Amino acid sequence: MKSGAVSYSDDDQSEMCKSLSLWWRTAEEFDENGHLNFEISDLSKLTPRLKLLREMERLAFVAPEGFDDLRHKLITYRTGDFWLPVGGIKKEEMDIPPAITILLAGLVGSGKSSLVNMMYSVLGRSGLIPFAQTSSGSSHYTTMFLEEHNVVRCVRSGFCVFDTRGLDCNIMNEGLEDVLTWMSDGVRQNQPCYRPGDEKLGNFSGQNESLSLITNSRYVKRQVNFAMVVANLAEIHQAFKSGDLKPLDSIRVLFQYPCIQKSNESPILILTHGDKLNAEDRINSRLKICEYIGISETSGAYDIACLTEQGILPDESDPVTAFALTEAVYRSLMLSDRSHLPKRRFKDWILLIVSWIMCCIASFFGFLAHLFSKFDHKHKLK
Ligand SMILES: Nc1nc2c(ncn2[C@@H]2O[C@H](COP(=O)(O)OP(=O)(O)O)[C@@H](O)[C@H]2O)c(=O)[nH]1
Ligand SMILES: [Mg+2]
Repeated sequence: MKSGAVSYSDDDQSEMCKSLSLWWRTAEEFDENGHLNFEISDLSKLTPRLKLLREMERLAFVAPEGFDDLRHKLITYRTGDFWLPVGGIKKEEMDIPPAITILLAGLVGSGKSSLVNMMYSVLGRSGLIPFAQTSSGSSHYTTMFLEEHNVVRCVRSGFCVFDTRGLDCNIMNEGLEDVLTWMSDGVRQNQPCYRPGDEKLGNFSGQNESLSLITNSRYVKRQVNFAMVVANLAEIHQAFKSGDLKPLDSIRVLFQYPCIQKSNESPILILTHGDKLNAEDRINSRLKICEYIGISETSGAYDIACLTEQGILPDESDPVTAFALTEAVYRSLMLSDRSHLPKRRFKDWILLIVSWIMCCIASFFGFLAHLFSKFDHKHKLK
């Protein structure tokens, strides 16, 4: 498929290959021709740093040829496409939702809304795009309502992305409560994300709240299938440098929050703002944060710098970043499709109801036994 905002002809591709922003190749492990100086036979010397450099090389190698193909897979994706049959259960017997829901979570200003815009630019078709509002420039805009985005802009899209309100590392508990609600009760377009003290904020008013409560009930409620945690790599670098571990601990708490791990799958960590760092700091900060939260430095995280401002299509988008973003979404859908459960059949419902009734009866008799034993005890004392 060669249509859309980012599609390359053969000539374009070779031209872009030359201008790939292969920033990591300035590392000392590379020679002047851009080759990684490492003997592949010597696997014992494969340090996390070398693994990461090899991963970046993999992305650069696959991106020019593989991007259009992967993007096409996402555009034509229907829920359950990546489901694999196990245990002799047919696909029709699985409880597969009409659309996979990917939730973006992270601290305020980490780049969640910018990531949505990047998805529109990279995955959406050409034309006017309903970009998400970011806090760019002088605006201190905060996403106060959940926003559902159909980033591939297909009528029958098989997935959607939810932009959420960011968490504040000084008052994490309130943000975590929100995350718990989103993950367990589901999410809906325009759902308000108010927290105590919001009245003081300029972009909040009680009028907005009541208006949103009326309108958001019209939208479909969706259960979250997968989460991406978005984090600012420049801030992470600064935190490690200064020794102020608060933002790092907040990211770790959010990432390891049990409810955000759907079907025992960890979220994917998306690292933004990497463009603000030099190559060494960018590599080292990624290695450190991955170690800090206990995930693989290669498959657990993606470095996606969101340079796209709202409304502008990236004519010369960096193909490696575009591919990394596409792969992150692809991986989210694959993991979501592998965690569907079989539908509850009539027999299962009957068994469930019978077991509930049995539990109630058992509790009732337990209560009676407790009551009479107390009664009996009092009599004996007399
Ligand atoms: N340089 C750079 N700026 C970014 C990147 N991602 C986001 N930003 C900027 O960071 C600010 C906050 O981004 P926003 O998407 O509103 O964060 P949110 O609060 O998580 O939704 C905005 O000014 C963005 O333009 C990035 O990867 N690189
Ligand atoms: Mg936002």
